[in-house]
Amino acid sequence: MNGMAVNKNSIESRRESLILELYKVEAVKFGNFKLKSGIDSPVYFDLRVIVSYPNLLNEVAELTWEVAQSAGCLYDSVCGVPYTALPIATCFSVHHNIPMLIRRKEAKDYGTKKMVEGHYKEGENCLIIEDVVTSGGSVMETVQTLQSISVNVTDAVVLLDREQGGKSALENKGVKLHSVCSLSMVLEVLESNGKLDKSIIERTKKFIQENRFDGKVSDQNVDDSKKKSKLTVFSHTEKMKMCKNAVLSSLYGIMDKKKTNLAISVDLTTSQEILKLLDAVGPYICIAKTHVDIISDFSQSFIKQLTELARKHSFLLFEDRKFGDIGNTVKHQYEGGLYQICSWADIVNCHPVPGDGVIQGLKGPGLISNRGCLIVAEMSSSGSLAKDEYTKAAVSMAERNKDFVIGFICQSKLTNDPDLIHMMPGVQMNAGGDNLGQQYTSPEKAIQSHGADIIIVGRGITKAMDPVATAQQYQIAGYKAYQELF
Ligand code: S5P
Repeated sequence: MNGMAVNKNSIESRRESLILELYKVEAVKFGNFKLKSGIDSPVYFDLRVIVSYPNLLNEVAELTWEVAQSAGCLYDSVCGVPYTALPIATCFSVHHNIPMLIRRKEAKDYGTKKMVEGHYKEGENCLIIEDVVTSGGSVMETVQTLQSISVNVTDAVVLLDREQGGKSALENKGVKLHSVCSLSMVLEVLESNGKLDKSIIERTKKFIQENRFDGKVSDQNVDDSKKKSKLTVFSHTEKMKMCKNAVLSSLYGIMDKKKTNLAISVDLTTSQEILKLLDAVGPYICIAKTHVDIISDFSQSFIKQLTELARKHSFLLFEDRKFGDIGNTVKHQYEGGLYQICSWADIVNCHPVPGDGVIQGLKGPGLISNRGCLIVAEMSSSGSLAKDEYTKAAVSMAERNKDFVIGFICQSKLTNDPDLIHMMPGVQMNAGGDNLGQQYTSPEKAIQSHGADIIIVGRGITKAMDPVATAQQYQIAGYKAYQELF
């Protein structure tokens, strides 16, 4: 365990230089910023930039260490909250020869076993390092992951406390928060050095007071997204405002207005059956998902009627084509042939297997027609190979192509990015599966435990005794599960 006295005065003057340096490299900015939560803030911290200034990064790590020492923290290891605090924790660890643990940030379905990298002993004490604390939610997530492997956390050191309630919230959970600087300190230093005028200072102070988190911190148990922080669960209306993609924004608008997160997978094989069912279930759905290549009497007249129904009931059309070839081939498959998918489907999907080329091929015609694409990042079928590194690569592919990619077909929450939606197939009220590998989860679990934004239901509705009443039941169950997240 570590513990040593440090000179307080030297910390204070170094703190002041640090604040000025952070301001200089624009790690601290003042103006009008839209936060992840959708709130407009007069101040913004982007501490990711410090990796471009090694001396600054080093000083941040050293001050973090000294704050931990002067607070008398006792610890056997150190763990940075991913991702911004990872380099800080690494410098801290290397310079002071303190073992480091890395908390992975993957989807919960990967299981807690693999959530922490590095060697540890049960019962050891780990010091958490974070860049910015607002409500304390992110620190608590890391604390809970460590606790789940029997590693204790009593203290956390943050570079910057926004003073919005995180400190007391964490204290209520048994974690003492120590900070290198606070937002008031930042304001004071910048004001006394003539960097900010009084009106910005006053506006920032007012903002902080009005946006406190009341000392509550979410219980971010990885297996129970019902208890998720309000910082990470956004409503459809909030997402509609936050997302930049027009298809996604109109989808969230429909979900909000019709109070539904139900996509019907209308896997029937004749035009008339499909049109008749969609006309009846139209009020309950936000998306109609098709496989047009299974329709025995496909025609352009069917597409005309389908698009009319979509307009009449206000739902989007999703052709579940799962493109999976090189860019040039998928471009032709998307635009041309019998189905001319791009001319009518608001949304299509693709497998990430070919690499970015598949997106590039679809994107050309897709963007001209204002379409969106989902990447199949995970599958509902048993023995699916779409997992682990494959899924991670699919998420990166989506992040690189957000002008066209609007989210995932998946089985777990893969990101908090409001520009990427999670649609989950393999949903039925009756758990189990079919005899061809399909596996089902209930609407409640899909939304509350797997993090789905949209549930995709096929035979649960189409094969029901009364498909229309059943569609309504799925709509109600899905929407109720969504409302319970708040
Ligand atoms: O992983 C997946 C991905 C998809 S798009 N698992 C799936 O089942 N799907 C599709 O969702 C599948 O092709 C089918 O159209 C629908 C599920 O149908 P259900 O009858 O099993 O609900």
